[in-house]
Amino acid sequence: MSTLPIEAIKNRSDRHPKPSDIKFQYGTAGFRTLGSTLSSVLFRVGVLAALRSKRLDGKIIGVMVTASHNPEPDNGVKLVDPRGEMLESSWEAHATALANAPNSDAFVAAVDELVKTAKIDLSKPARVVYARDTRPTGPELVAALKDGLEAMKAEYRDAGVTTTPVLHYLVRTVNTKGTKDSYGEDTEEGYLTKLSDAFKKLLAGKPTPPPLLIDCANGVGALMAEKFKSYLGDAFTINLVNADIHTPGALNSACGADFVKVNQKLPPSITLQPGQRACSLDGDADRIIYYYADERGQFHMLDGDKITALVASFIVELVKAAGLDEQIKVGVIQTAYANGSSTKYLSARLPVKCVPTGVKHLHHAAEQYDVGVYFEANGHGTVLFSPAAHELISSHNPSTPTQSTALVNLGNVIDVINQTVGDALSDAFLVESVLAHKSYSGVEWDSLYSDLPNRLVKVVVGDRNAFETEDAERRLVSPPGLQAKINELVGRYEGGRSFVRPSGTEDVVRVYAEAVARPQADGDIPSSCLLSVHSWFLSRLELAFRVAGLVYDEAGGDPLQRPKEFI
Ligand code: G16
Repeated sequence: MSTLPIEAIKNRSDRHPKPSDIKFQYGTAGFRTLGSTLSSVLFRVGVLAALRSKRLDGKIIGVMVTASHNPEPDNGVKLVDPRGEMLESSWEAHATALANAPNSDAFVAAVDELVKTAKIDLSKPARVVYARDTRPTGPELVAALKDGLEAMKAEYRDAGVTTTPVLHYLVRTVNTKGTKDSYGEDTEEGYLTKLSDAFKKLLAGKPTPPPLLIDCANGVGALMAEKFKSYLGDAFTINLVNADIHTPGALNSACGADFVKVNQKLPPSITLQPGQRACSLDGDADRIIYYYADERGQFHMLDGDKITALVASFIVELVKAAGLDEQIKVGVIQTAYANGSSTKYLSARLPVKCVPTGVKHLHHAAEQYDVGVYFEANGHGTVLFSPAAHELISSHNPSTPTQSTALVNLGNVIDVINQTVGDALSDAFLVESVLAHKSYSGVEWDSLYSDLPNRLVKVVVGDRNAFETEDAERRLVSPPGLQAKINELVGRYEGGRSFVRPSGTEDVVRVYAEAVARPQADGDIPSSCLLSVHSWFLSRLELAFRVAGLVYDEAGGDPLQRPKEFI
């Protein structure tokens, strides 16, 4: 009977002391904070990943070291379960508990406790694959992770510097290798080949799409996009911008998907010609935001909601053309951030479900459909085909040439999609395939529906955990009284909708607001408004409305008609 290697864990743990003043939390996408403070967390995640693998009979577990869209000094780590999905939520609490043990003795005790409560058979093998993005703190954090893996005598594979979606792909392919569920070759080359082959097949016989400008956020997506170039050949041209992974401070700085989505404007480094289409990845290439310039050169954003509308409609059409619309039902998953217009457009056509922020929630909800299409408004998402849908598509006997073509296209759509997690480059290939099939430019795609004007702002608060939500984060239950004030404020605007939630990846609270109104000038809230947490917070909410152009500025009048408590 195997036992825990207590001495090895303790000795190595002493090299990675926990900072006494930080409380770590496994949040929306794992642990995320200043990279320089994360050594103890990475060591402990190494131990935890080994235990998770043992608990799952030696299946390979993934560990990704990244802080995605966060600023460069941040870093983070998340665990990937055997099918390439996010860590099972019940283990998030174990991760948080292990990360916060104050010292090595307490850590060993916590590990021992976990082994008992989770009934982990320590004689099982432990296998882990890990990767990191381009952040400067990455190498040091990976060294701490390896210390944890070695303390547990885990077998590990270093996938090097690569994107989050590639790591997810590797986990799934290793675990399904040689089985009937094989997901592909378990190498980066296997990934590049699988996606590019399917994409080229989808483009075959269609006019070659115009070259696509890709903003790589100066992150690891640049490396992968560069590799794709030779796999795509003449079938599709990608031109990379913000592909500088070496200049300190460049990562996610004034570029990338989050910049474009939040600011609703082009990165200053990009100029588009009228009619040109482009897209931005985030720092680890699991999110994508599209945009284009109209004939007057004006910028228009095509976010995750627009991707959902485009892709879901296309899949529904293919399923129907294949004669499978009775058997295969397509559903859509969104979060509270989905623009009200997108929800209206999609709900008229398909079942739509709203879940809390975080791909883990969307992913699980999408698994309930034969085909589940999910994209967060921020561009993070994918499409899941159930095993039954896979089976039907691959075994259905077409009775007409139209059905046959639709089935072939569905098979290629399945292969071009990285079903393990949101994957910016896979999503770009999917989008370009749909546009090519429908002969759409950005304008036609954009005209599926018109976004309600909206704004998303970050608010730094003393304790974001004081903000508790319900109803898929659409309502605050705490601090008491705040939701009533939000309701009162929102009620003043036609089609007004707003919600407030604590971020799971940054130490901030996010405020979203939308309404039916015309855009107009930005404005500031005077500092005299910042009287109390509530009024300060509501002033930011009002600012969100104002910046979104949801408040009319009548000449000479008080533009905000600010409630008394703000004055
Ligand atoms: C992560 C999650 C996303 C989430 C985003 C923002 O993205 O994977 O699902 O939408 O964080 O979350 P929050 O508003 O809680 O900070 P990424 O791309 O940063 O890994």
